[in-house]
Amino acid sequence: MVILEWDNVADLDLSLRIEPGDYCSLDTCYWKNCKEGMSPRPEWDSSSGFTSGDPMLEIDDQNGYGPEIIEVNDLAVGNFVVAVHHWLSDSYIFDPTESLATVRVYVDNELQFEESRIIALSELWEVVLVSNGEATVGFVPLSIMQAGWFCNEQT
Ligand SMILES: [Ca+2]
Ligand SMILES: [Ca+2]
Repeated sequence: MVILEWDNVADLDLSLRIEPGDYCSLDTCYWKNCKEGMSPRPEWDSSSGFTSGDPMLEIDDQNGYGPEIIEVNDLAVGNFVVAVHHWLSDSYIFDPTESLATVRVYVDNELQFEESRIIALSELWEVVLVSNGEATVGFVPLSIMQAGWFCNEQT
């Protein structure tokens, strides 16, 4: 389970991307394709439909502070990237220009990774690479920031 929280009324967005894969597509679980009942949605296991190996954006917070939560009950073996986007909304002139974001990753209800940092309007923060092996889960902090990032409309 991945949890994102932040410190103001900005609209931050949590995503989880399978490697290799693209943002703004079905390779990435985010607000546009990954909430309950959405279709098509990311398909990360070999069982068709929403099944235990597929991700779910359980909470999509648009009013600030979070939490946003992505859950995968039975994550497939592979590599996954957790990222946070500071959404540039239509009312951006009223939005905070910076937020202090905190990402936590839990495996079997145990906190395994935590990082906080400032993220500015329209930045994408690639937080951590999660390597899910047969028996262990590894975490490689990325700390990659991309300014002026946005998603083109997804088809
Ligand atoms: Ca959001
Ligand atoms: Ca499935």
